[in-house]
Amino acid sequence: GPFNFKYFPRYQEIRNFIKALVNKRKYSRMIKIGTSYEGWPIYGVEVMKSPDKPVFFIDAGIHAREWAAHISALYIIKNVVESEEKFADMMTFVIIPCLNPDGYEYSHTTDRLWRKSMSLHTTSQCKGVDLNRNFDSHWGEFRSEKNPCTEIYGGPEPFSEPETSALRDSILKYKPVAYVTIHSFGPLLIYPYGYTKDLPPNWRTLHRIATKTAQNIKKVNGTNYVVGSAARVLYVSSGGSDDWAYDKAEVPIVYTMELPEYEKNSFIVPKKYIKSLITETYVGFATLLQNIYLKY
Ligand code: 0X9
Ligand code: ZN
Repeated sequence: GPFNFKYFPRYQEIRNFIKALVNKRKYSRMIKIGTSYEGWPIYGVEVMKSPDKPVFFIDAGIHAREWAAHISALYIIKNVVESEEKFADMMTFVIIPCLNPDGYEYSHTTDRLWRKSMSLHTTSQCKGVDLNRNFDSHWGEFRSEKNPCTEIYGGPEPFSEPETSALRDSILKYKPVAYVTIHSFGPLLIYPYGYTKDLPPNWRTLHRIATKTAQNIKKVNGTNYVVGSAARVLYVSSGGSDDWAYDKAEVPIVYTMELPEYEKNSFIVPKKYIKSLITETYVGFATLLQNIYLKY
C-alpha cells in the first residue's frame, strides 16, 4: 500500500509518495533540484498559489543517518499539500525531504550510521563528504577535516558536491524569507551563526520566534527544545548550509532544527515513536510559519 508513516521509507518510496500526493492537488508540484553523485534525482515539492508570495524553504536529510528528519519533512509536505488553500494563501513552500539520497540509501542498505554523501575524490579511497561542511561560509575553518576518511570531511573545495550545489542554486532561485534545515539529534532549535559565537544582526527576532516555537512543541509531548545560536548552544563549526543561507543568500530567518533523540545519544528512532515525533515537529513548523507570516 501507500506509505503510511509507520516505518522509514527508502528513497524510491519517498519519490512515489510525493508523486501520488501532488497528483491533482491545487498549487502543488513535484520538482527536481538536481542530481546526486550516484545519479538519483533530488526531489522536492513546491506549493505555490501565486508567484508574489514570500517563500518558506525547508530541507531535510543533509546527513544520511538522521532519519527523523526525512520522515518529519514528509509529514510537513503531506499537511501543506493536502491543506490546499490554507497554507498556500500564506506563503510559497519549497520542501526537499532528502537532500542526500546516496547517503540515505547507504544508511538503509549498508551502514545505518553513515553521515556523509557517497562521492569519491581522486586522492583517497574513502567515500563521502560531510555536506554540512561543504557550503561556502568560512569553509574549512572550524570542526571540518581535510582528510576524506573522517566523518566531517569538508570536501576538496566549497560546493564541490552536486547535492550542495543543487541546494545553493535552488535557494538562490527562490530567494526565500525563511530557510529551515532539519537534522537530528537534539532537541535544539538553533540559528546562525555556527562559525562564530558572535550573534547575527537580527538574533532577537530569531530567538523570540524560536522560543515561541519551542513552547508550542513542548505542549505536544513535553519535549524540551533548547534555543540559541548554533555556536553557543552546540559547537563552533563552519561550512554549514544555515550560515551560508544567512550570510551569502541573505535569507533573514534561518534555523537548524535538531530533532530529539529517542535513545540516549542515538540517531535511531524506534518505530513506535514516529507518530509523536512527526506530530510535534509539524507543530513546530506551523508555529514558525505563523510567526514568519506575520512578519513578511
Ligand atoms: O554539525 C552539524 O552539521 C549539525 N549537527 S549534526 O549533529 N546534525 O551533524 C549542526 C549544524 C549547526 N550549524 C552550523 N554549525 N553552521
Ligand atoms: Zn545533521
